[in-house]
Amino acid sequence: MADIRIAQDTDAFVVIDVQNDFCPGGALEVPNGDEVVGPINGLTSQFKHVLLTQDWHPVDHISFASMHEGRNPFEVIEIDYGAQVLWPNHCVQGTAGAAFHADLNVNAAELVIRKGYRQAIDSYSALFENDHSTPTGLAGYLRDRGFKRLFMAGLATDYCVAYSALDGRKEGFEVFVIEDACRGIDLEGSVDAAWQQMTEAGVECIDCRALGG
Ligand code: VGL
Ligand code: ZN
Repeated sequence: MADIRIAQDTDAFVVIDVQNDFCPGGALEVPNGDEVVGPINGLTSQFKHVLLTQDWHPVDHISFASMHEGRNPFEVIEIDYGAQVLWPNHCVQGTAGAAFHADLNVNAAELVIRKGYRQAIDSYSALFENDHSTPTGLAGYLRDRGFKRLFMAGLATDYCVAYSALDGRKEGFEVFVIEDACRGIDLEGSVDAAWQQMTEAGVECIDCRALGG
């Protein structure tokens, strides 16, 4: 039973980082990350407007633990823009790991926005880089297109999905995160923490069923 009716002109489905490196066998695998592909493809056929994001790092990206002498993946360091988790090398521009999951329906997408391409700054959010002030241009695009509500799903719940959802609220959009079409990395309770922050910011947690999927 659907309790949310999709508004075909003013709703956008934003699919976050469904890339090989975030799926089982990938460099930064999200547990069961590939399980989002089926639900997301189902949702893609319900929305008129679909956007994809793609984590897209240079080979020497600042978020890679390998760039920091003596540091290991999943440690946190301070960078001029704040705390930064160090990650295994992942989603390097042009590599197979950075490609979308082979079964993801990418043909319906009207926009693919890449992020994290600047060497010295990470970008979890699809709207602002990790300094929370450098825009990716997506907020302007969404406004220009007349979108009012953003429906988000993908990887990872506690990083790129949560940061994008929070920035969507900050920019004045209604934001829905489709929980069963997301999977998290979950470092020290980060999925619960992300949901708490999202809920406080007015992000709505829904499941595919709410959209009739
Ligand atoms: C992501 C960590 C590093 C994500 C991207 O897509 O959630 N997480 N880069
Ligand atoms: Zn990344």
